[in-house]
Order: sequence, then C-alpha cells, then structure tokens
Amino acid sequence: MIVKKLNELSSEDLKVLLSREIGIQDVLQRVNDIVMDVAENGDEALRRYTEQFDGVRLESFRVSDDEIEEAYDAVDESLLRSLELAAQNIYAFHDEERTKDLWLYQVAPGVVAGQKVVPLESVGAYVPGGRAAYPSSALMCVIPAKVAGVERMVVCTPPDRSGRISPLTLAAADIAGADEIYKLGGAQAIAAMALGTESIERVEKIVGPGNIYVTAAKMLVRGSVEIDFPAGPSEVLIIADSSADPEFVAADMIAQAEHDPSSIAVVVTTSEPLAKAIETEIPSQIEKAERRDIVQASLERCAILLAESLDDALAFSNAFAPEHLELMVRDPMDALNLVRSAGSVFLGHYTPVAAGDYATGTNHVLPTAGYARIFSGLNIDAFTKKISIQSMTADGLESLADAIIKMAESEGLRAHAESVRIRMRR
Ligand code: HSO
Ligand code: ZN
Repeated sequence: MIVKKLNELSSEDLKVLLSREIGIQDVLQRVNDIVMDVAENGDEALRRYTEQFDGVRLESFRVSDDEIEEAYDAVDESLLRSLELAAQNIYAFHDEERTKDLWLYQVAPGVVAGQKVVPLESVGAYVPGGRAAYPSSALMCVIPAKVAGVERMVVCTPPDRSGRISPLTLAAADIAGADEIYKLGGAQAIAAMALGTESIERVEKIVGPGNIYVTAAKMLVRGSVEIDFPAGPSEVLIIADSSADPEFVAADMIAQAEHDPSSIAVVVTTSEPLAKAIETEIPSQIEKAERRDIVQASLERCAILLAESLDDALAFSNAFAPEHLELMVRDPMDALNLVRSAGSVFLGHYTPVAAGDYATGTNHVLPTAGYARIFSGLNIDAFTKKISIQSMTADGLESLADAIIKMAESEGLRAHAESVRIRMRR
C-alpha cells in the first residue's frame, strides 16, 4: 500500500494510480478468433466454446420457463423480497430520469423544431458468472432498459458445469423483466448477441460488466452493434476529512477490495491522524474478511494519500476519475460542487458504496479505469435514441430562405439552394 503525501507522489506512483489499464490488448487476438468462429459457425461454435470454457455440453442455450419457475422455488423468500425492494428502487430512480418522449419548440414564427425519443428495439445484457456472479447486475442492466421501453431484452450469463445458471441470477433477471435468458458466457456470448446465430437473434446494443475477454469482445463487435463502455476492475476513491470515522473508511476500502485482486481503493485525506488510524484499522479488519486473500492482494496496490486541502483532494479525484467516489467530509454538498469526473458519488458518512451497489436505485454499472472522464454510468439514455424533427410553414421557410440559399451556394450545392427557391416561387 502506498502511504504518502499527495504532493510527494513520484511520477511512477502517479502513473500506477492514474493510468489504470484494462489490458485487453493481450487477449485481443484470441478473442478475435472466437468472434470470427461464432460468425462463421454459429451455434456449433457456441457449443464448442461452452464445453471448453464452462465445462458443459449444451444442446439448447435458452433458459426455459420451467427453469425460471424452479429458480424462484430455490431462492429464499426473504432474499426474493430484498431483490424486489432493490428492483423497485432501481425502477423508480430510472423512471425519474426519463425525459419527454416528444418535445417541440418554436424557433421562429412558422418554424418549429424538436425531438422524438425512441427506445432501441433489442438490447443484450451480459451478466458475469463465477466469482463475479452478481444477480444485482441483472437488475441494473435490465430494469433501465425496460423503463426506457426496450421491447426485447436478452440476458446472457455463463452456465456452471452442470449446465445451470445460479437460481438467484435467474430470479433477478426475471424480476427485472428479461424477455430471453441464455446460458452463454465469455466472448462467445458477446459474439452471439452481436452477430446472431441459429438460436439467438442478434441485438442492437450490448451492455453490462464482464472480464477482459468480454470487454475485448465488446470492443471488437462495436460497429455491428453499439456497446456501453469498456469496464475494468471495480474501484473506489474516498475523500475524507477529520470528521470521518476510520472504521467506516477501512470497511469501505475492504468492501471494494473483496471484489477482485485487482480492485482499487484509494483514500485522500486532509487529516494526518485519520490517515494513521485507517492504516492501523485495515489489518484488523482484513483479519476478519472472508475473502482475505483477494482483499490482501488488492490492498497491496492501494493508497492512503495526505492532501494539503480538500481542494487538492478533489483535484486529484477529478484526475483519477473514480468509478465510485465517497465524500466522507463535513460538508459533502460543498465538495460535490467541485466534482467533475466520477461514475457515482456517495455523500456523507452513512452512504457506503454497497448501498448503491444494491439498493438506493442508482445504477452500479459504471465506467472504471478513468473512463468516468468521458462516459456516464449506465442510465436510460443508453437505451434510447433521439430523432430530431422540424416543421415549417411557407412563411417560416421564407424567413430562413436567404440564409439557407447563401450557405448552400457557398458549399457549391446549388440543388440544395434550388429546393428552397422552388418553394419560394409558389
Ligand atoms: N461494485 C460493483 C457492483 C457490485 N457490487 C455488484 C456488488 N455487487 C461495480 O460497481
Ligand atoms: Zn461492489
């Protein structure tokens, strides 16, 4: 773990902290072979890769209604209620985000312009399996799509060796409103959704988190379909002043670290005593952590940085552009004013990242690795497109005719100009 003053970070430290690379280059060639194979051989290739990577030979990939029924029976009642509560909050949050389906305004007398918002018809969500099998991610990908009006929502998630999907993931996907669920993982799932095979009709867009193979595949099929954004290991940056509780800070770092050995947790604090207290608190909490090995590996590359001021801390945070930003400071709203780049922000001492991961209703599919500089987290805009509209009367056209004709002629496009003149002559 790096424990340093912010202004004494070496350029090497800064490089490690700021340029978090996802590393898809190393797997691009292999993933490209898989994508090409699925393009050429369809279901047959999917069967081969599922056997190779998931250890099971599947005849059919589609999850049946009976399997969904069985999944509900296998999940504890109170856990189902928790999923439903989370689903309700996620639905409400994204519904709140919706804008008008159609708006028009008057540009000038006789000239009206506006937009019509249209949902994409079909979208695929990738829900990881294995160590990173998160039923909550099924809720996060499918619910906003349904709020936006996507008609066909496809979910792909890898099967286990017995050819089954975790009942919890199945129940979550169904509660969220998934229309088709397939037992299919990795790059082959992305290829299948993007290109279509005998048993899976292609989709228009693919969203959702995944490992580097999934991310590389999404980058490769981009163009055939739209994708959300590349995602790497999950990360948190915590800005804390002397009002913060070291136990809370350490707990949030460890929560982040338990995701993956390459997860990142960074604290930037203005209080030296707090920095020391966090440093002593971490080892005792690691002791109690169930996923101790993952936590330890991940915390090795983490950092506690001492800043001269909150302004400095926020400037560093904006350069870091964290997936999750916690503001454990006296006046979090004040600090929020200075936030320019972050996936999702958690204000105050009682708002851990875990709350947003599951239940506040905000989306947890967020840009990592500094992509928060240019991308927003998953939201309903990802599932819609906007069509612009204009309407003019003869007088309205006349009021713009001169400008249109002059500009068209200056671009050497006389027919453009003529399409206006012909109307003006009437
Ligand atoms: N923190 C993860 C999401 C997650 N956490 C799912 C728990 N389950 C990425 O935002
Ligand atoms: Zn999490």
